[in-house]
Amino acid sequence: MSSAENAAQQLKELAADIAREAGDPAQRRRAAGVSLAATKSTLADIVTEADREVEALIRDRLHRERPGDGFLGEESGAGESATGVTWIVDPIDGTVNYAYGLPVYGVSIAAVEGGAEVGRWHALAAAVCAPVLGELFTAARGSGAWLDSTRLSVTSDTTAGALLATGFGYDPSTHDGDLQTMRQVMPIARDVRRSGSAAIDLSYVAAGRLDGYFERGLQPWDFAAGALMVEEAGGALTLLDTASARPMVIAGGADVHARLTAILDNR
Ligand code: LIP
Repeated sequence: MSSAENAAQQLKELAADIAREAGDPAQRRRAAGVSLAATKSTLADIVTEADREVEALIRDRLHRERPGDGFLGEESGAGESATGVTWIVDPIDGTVNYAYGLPVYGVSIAAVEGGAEVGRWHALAAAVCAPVLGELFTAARGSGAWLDSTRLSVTSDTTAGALLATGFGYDPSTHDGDLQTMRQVMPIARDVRRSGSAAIDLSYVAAGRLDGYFERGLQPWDFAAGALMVEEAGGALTLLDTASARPMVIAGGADVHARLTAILDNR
């Protein structure tokens, strides 16, 4: 193992340990949460408090273990890096699932170099913990992607069509465009899944549970970890329209990635 791969492996082990630890308070707060009859503010507070509590735990741990590293989190914003490494964190990806008590949500932690600007970073290590599902996905640059101790690989045979996943933004004005995108890709699909968590979807592409994924409008913390998972599982991930407010993420094995890009890349 090269020194770079060894360093990435150490970052992965830290990310995995923190993601696993952070899954506990996420589950505890959800179990103590209010029913769906609660008013929006209460529902929002529970999610907000849980997001903030989990992100604070992650940020504190990272500051203690690697004090000079940068940080970009969904809830607490950015902190500059003095070491060249920045952590990109979504404390609870799959927010709406979490609020409704659906099990598909994950703690997503990525370590990158080159800053945290979309399309500019080089991911080094990743961990996505799905606490309710009891699964921890990890990846280190040059050392593969893993589900617990099982090495992951993307799919290659989509003779029956590709099982794709996607998502929609919170802004209803974007839904017509997203549905148009869905219509464009359906000819290559056998079916489409919409789990509600990009981090979990991309981890599933790496695991071969999905053949491909596309979504417009993700934030860096939604996909930074999952993107490395896909690449280290032998897949490909492309960002389109990175200068726009809603870049498009495309991921999959080589064939599905190429077909999705041919359909969606209008450059
Ligand atoms: C979510 C993404 C998901 C997308 C949702 C939302 P959040 O992130 O993971 O893929 O479809 O609209 O953006 O808000 O749960 O962190």
